[in-house]
Amino acid sequence: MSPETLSTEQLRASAIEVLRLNDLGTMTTAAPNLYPHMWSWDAAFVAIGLARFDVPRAITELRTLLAAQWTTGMIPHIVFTDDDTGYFPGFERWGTAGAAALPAGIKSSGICQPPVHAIALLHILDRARENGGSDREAAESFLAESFDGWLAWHRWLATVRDPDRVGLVEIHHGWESGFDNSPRWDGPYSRVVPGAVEPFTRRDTQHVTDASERPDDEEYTKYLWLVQQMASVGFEDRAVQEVIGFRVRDVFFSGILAASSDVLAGLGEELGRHDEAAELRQLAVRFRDGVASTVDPGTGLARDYDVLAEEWISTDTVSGFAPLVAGGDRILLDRQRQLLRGPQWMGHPDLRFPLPPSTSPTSPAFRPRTYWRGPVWPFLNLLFGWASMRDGQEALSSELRSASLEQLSDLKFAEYYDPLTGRPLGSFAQAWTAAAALEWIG
Ligand code: 9YW
Repeated sequence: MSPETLSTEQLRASAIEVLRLNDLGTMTTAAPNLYPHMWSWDAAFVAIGLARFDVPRAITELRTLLAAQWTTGMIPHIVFTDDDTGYFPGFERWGTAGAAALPAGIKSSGICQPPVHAIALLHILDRARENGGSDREAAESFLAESFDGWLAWHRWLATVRDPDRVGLVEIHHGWESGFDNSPRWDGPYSRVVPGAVEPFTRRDTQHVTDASERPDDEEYTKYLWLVQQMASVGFEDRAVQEVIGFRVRDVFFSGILAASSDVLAGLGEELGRHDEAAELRQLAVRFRDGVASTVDPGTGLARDYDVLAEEWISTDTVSGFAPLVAGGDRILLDRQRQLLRGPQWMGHPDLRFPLPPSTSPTSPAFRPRTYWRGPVWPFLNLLFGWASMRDGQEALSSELRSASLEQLSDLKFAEYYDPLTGRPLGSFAQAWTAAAALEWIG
């Protein structure tokens, strides 16, 4: 349907239908067939979308995720449902059953994803306060009930994953970044030499029309090897850092931690938790500064750092705009916004919609249909939109909004889109894409 004939109400109704389709009652699957479990950062975006029409259900989403928090404070990247047929690697293959920090009765992976959760919690509170009554009561009591859980999560990231206090979060798997096979990780993965990996059959390639839209088998073997390395030491934090063949300071993850820590600090102040709020403000400053320190003066983009190879990772990927998420220095942010709107990114003349692709079309690494190597990911645009509003940049937010709504008016709610043709790719009826549509509609 063309955007001219599609009404906002139709888009909203279809997006709600997608969230209902993925709803298992207390958790939402990331996608109906491809991802039949709950993913951590997907759940946060899903909660933002749910809060637009059902505040109690949005609260339940975050509550379910938080119930899977490890005793260390880590929030795992997948909470598994009992469906062990649809997705690989499942709970058994992860080998987390023996991990000392896994809570009883929970089936989860043993790694994490970016901490967007406090931002989602703020959205829930905002909607609940607009609605008033029982929504407001439920959201405020959830804030009081869950604050210590989120605090423990941020503390774990700031200590275990930033042992040298450089203001950058260290990740141990490309999956932790959420940008699985981005060119960002080509260098670090080229140095991962897999030992004997148990035989495996992938499921993801069975759910898409074209396997070239997904990571290849060689990449997958390395992904599984890293999981085996972690399992070999029972997913114990310190031991993992010793044995793992992938240690990278992820600048985008760090930008999200900075932004989220500020939000959580504000929520802590509301609760009268002033010491914790001050601690979180300091974390926000540390990670904001850490992110800013990575910016390449030549390209203007923020960079990741490969700890094992001791080198910066310079790629033209959207993660280079981490400072826009983190917030901070006005001159840096102005320059980044100019870059984002310029011909390498949103202003590239060949784009179907003026939205940032995951890799710049001017980069030799750009592949318009392959997952994190080029396609546009709608949930990311929502994050940039939120950060723009936070920083008083209504114009950028409204540019992202109108292009996003046009893109999503195909009603496919695809996982990712070809930036050149606008073609929907990966899974359709993807939950966080539907959530993004609902939040953009407002
Ligand atoms: C995987 C669920 C997840 C996202 C990730 C994205 C993809 C696939 O799908 O990962 O096998 O984990 O890269 O960011 O959370 O939507």
